[in-house]
Amino acid sequence: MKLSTLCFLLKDDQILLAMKKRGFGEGKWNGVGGKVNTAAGETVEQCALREMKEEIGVAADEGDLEPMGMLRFRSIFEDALNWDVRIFFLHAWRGEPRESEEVRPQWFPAAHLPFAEMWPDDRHWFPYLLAGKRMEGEFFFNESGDGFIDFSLAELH
Ligand code: 6U4
Repeated sequence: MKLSTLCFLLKDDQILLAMKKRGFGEGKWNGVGGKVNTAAGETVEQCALREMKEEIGVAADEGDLEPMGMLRFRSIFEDALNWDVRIFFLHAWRGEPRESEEVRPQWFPAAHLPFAEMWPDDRHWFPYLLAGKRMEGEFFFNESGDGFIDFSLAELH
């Protein structure tokens, strides 16, 4: 299973999303993140910080990452949709988020997220995240990939 990270910068009541300009998830707002380089022994925390630097030019320390849980995305129809994703908040960083070839970052009020331009699972798990609840979930995509046959989501204690 492809292991990846998603990291969300927080500033007051705003959250940073990044518009994916190319590749997987193109045209969607999402957190900053990408594949963990497990072959090179990279940890999920190292991946989160590396992607932060590569995609939006921001530096941070592992101690500023807050683990918020794990989501599993599954599809028997489209292999590219299969991911295990570790979610993080980032509370402090150095530098200002800037656009790169891969993404265009933008701050959004947490109460007004652009769910119509996000992955269909996001509207289900964001309420947990925004309430500060660590979560674990599993989503089974339908054939068209725009919704789910089934999903489960629970707070991690
Ligand atoms: P390359 O192009 O090899 O550099 P990389 O940037 O490492 O890729 P990428 O961007 O393809 O990886 O990683 C996929 C990203 O999409 C991860 O951050 C996890 C995220 N993701 C995958 N399925 C998702 C889903 N259903 N909902 C969601 N994020 C998802 O919100």
